[in-house]
Amino acid sequence: MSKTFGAIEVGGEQGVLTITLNRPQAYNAFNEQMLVELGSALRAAQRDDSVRCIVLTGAGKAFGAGQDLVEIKDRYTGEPSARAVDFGAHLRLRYNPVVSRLRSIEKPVLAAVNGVAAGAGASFAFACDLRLCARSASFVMAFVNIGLVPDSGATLALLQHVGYSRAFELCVLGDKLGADEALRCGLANHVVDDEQFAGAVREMAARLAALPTRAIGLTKRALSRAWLADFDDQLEYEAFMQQTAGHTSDHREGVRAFIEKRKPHFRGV
Ligand code: T3D
Repeated sequence: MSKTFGAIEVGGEQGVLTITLNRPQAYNAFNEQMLVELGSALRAAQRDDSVRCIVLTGAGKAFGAGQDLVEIKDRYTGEPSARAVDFGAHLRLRYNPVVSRLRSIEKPVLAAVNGVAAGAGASFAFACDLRLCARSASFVMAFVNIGLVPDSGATLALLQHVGYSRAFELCVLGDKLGADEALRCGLANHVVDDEQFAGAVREMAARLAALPTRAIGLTKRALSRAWLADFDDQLEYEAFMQQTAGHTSDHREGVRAFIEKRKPHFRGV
């Protein structure tokens, strides 16, 4: 049975809790409501022993497009300028707690990447334990296109999944990485044809839910301790970097260009 909230849909069946980012008209971009609801859904899932696997996916064509840029456009039109906005505080309040919970929840979390995952949408997919992708899915480190720094744990996750050179290239060129290429470089666990995607997600989720959940949770804890000892530090550092990048003219130009559907003209400041 599934329940629709304002910006997400949550459905549970046989130990699998599916959380669907549900703003398809905006490519499931994160607004405040979605981030709050996602945080609550994950908290509830953590407490609920009947939940033994969590699936995170998107409604419609996209997995998620990161921060909703249309919703925050008032930051960039007229005065006061973007200087009034505390990007670091926004990440600490809304994004980092969700990413930390995805990482720390002692249940397997499967990202069912049904379409494009961009900006923090990609970061959230990286924070899940496994990524099962539809062949038409893709990842875009879109931050650079609006003059920002990758956040929500992407700097650490990407580095560890694909190594420095690849991570640097993805982060600074902002090119789309297709699902097959993501599989080749270790970012995706599995890629299946779009027609088989829903079935493959159900199958993998059921398999994960049937595992000894406590042992899986403890395994995740042990792997995370070795892999992500500095994760919270990195989240904090990203927030600090974003606070700086968010105050550049290039960021302002990047968001304006996105909204006006034109190429940005960055000046390097
Ligand atoms: O404090 C803070 O806020 C800091 C936090 C930052 C976290 C971040 O996530 S920053 C990064 C924000 N995200 C982006 O910059 C991604 C922007 N979107 C894109 O680059 C592209 O849309 C995609 C690569 C995701 C998809 O490209 P494409 O060509 O397949 O689709 P499209 O035509 O660009 O988008 C389809 C629709 O979704 C379109 O709406 P329309 O014209 O059909 O009504 C587009 O406006 C909308 N959409 C896509 N991304 C966003 C969005 N609407 C609002 N916000 C978005 N991020």
